[in-house]
Amino acid sequence: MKWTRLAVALAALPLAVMAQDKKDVAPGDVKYHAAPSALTDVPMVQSTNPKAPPMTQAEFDQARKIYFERCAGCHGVLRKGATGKPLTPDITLGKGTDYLKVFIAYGSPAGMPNWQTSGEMTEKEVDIMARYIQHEPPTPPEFGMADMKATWKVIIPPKDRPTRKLNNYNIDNIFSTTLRDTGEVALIDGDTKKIINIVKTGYAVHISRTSASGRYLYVIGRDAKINMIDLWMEKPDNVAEIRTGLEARSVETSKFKGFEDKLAIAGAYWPPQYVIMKGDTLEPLKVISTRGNTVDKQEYHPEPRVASIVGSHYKPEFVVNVKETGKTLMVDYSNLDSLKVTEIGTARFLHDGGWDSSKRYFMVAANQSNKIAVVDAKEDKLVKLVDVSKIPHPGRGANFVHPKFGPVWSTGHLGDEAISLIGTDPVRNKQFAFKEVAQLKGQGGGSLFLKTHPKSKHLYVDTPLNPDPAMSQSVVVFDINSLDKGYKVLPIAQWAGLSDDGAKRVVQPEYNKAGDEVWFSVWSAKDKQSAIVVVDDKTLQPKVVIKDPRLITPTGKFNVYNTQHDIY
Ligand code: DHE
Repeated sequence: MKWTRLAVALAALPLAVMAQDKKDVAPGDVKYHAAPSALTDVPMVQSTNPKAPPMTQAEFDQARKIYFERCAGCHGVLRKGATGKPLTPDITLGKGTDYLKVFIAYGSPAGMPNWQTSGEMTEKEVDIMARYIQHEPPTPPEFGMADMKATWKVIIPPKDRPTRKLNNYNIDNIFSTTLRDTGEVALIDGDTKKIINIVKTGYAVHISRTSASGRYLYVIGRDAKINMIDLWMEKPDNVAEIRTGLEARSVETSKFKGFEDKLAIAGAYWPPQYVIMKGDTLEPLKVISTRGNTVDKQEYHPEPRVASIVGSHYKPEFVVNVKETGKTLMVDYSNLDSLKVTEIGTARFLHDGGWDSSKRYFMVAANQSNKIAVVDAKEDKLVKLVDVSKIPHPGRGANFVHPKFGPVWSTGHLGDEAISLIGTDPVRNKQFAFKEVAQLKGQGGGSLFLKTHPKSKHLYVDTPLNPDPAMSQSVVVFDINSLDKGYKVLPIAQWAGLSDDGAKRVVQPEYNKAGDEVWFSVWSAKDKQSAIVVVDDKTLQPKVVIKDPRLITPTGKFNVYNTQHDIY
């Protein structure tokens, strides 16, 4: 694997700088976290540090913009550190401007990009950034109940909504497709492959989830805007919206018996909090902060971001994963007036995850800790921290029955080509349960998502963040019954038949309801053509290529039935 940019930085790096960082981050991971923050243009409280090198107001404003566009994803809003190191003045002032300039310009072997030598920042910008990080970090505002209520709109009240399905779509097989850079989702009919509607959503829209009944779709943008779409309408569209913070990534609904379609929950990156809402209107009911102490050193962290959230099938609970403190919160929603939260210490840097096939165990990646935490949703306890390879990134993971180890859940990795299989059956396959029982060798690092389906014998693994275009533009597929035979490469981007220029990263396999087709996004830049390639799961050949000028930057796709029933 060649990490070219990193190699250039390494060659140019003074030894003193190289020696001081220990944590490894793959360049693909850095790029992934370095997406522009939704906080870039939010007004913030700023106090300057008299001991820090002086800056003009214009330099300050420019540095703040660069910081939130390029640095906040890794170093945190308050610069307390996340994937990247902490950059608070108590640390940076001691290092001084010259040292910091070298670091920013040349990067580090631990994964800090070489911003100047790569041409992404000028010498002047590097100088401004080196001075900026010696001042106090500006603090974005809080976002409480009154702010939420001010953004809350019920576009069509429940009493005015259809009382039965008014369209002929097979709504179980609709794919809600993220159009990342236009702030929209495309609702695509999985049967006809035609676009039903393009629905306006939040900024840099991220994921979709469904209500327990499958009638409603909930879509969250990076600006923490949630859109609620009613699939029973003649032309499915927004019926309610709200902002639950200033920056967010996750949304989910109540799935437990008796609470179907009753509640929704959104987790925010900023402010660090989660919000429980009414399922039919998005009326905010309860806001809970996640600020607190880390699981390991028990140190206070001011901005523990909310990563993945799932609705439990065992209890009226949401499973809320808090990244920087490394806690999985079992939030009992049966009585919001006396909310009970069971706090399970898992591991720091929790990110994405999914259920095992029995839906009792939640498997969540603590990505920078190189671990999968297994949480028992029946007993509300940590079962095991399983060591895996470098920077696990499962999406929701993939469950299948291994010929030797019985039921397993699997994850790919950002940091290398390993695909880890973890046994999940403590009853009939006790000796394999919650251990990494095998590692498959994929085509390379930079993997984000993998998928299978109970009706399929295939396991598909993407590698969109691999620096080699041959890998980022293709996926591999394994035959679950002959895993030792290795994989077959599917040239998805080539099948899309797009023009030659552009990234064309192939991302996120998603099955249709029947489990006989797999959809892949071919993710190009905003001004370039993208596509969705539908592969026939039996023949492993392209079946349909969906191209449409409205399909701009498609990434995640969420099949209604599979999302509703947590099938993956
Ligand atoms: Fe995601 C899931 C956070 C960048 C596509 N992403 C998630 C989840 C989190 C998360 C916490 C789990 C949600 C859940 O299950 O409740 N994602 C982040 C980031 O913080 C990060 C690294 C950087 C950022 O600034 O946002 C990030 N994510 C991306 C992308 O660049 C991707 C590839 C393209 C895009 O659309 O933005 C991307 N993330 C996805 C997708 C899922 C996801 C498709 C859901 C996968 C699934 O199968 O459920």
